[in-house]
Amino acid sequence: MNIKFPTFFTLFLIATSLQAQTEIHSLRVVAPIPGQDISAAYFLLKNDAPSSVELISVESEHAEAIQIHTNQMSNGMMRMVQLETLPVEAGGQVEFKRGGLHLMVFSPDRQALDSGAFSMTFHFSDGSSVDAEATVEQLMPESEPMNHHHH
Ligand SMILES: [Cu+2]
Repeated sequence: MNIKFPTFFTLFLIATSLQAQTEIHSLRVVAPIPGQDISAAYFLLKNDAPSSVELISVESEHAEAIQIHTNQMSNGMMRMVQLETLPVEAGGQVEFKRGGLHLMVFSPDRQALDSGAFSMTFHFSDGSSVDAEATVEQLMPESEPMNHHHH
């Protein structure tokens, strides 16, 4: 039996190296406040591959469209800017979080939000894609100050 083990181990290593090495962690989508039809999603993107990769699109059957956005300061005002792609260096990670990089989710499906089962697919420049299940965050309006007008 011992003699078979190295063979098995080699095959296992090859199979692993063929898999996508991009990971999505802590994906969460914020339920829109009442009267709004647009929302944001946040996550941690890790690239464990030995080369850089670009996030080129995100889609969901539960949303009309999803865009990659970032916030930029311009004339003392915070403005959202859409990014076509987002590069992640080899071995690097990028955090999408409140006040910075975020996914803009257009017309999220209420039923999916209420059921807590909101899935997304992330597409990368190397042709790989990653499916991820988002948790749904319900926002308390008073816990979210409108801090978009710093000076
Ligand atoms: Cu945005």
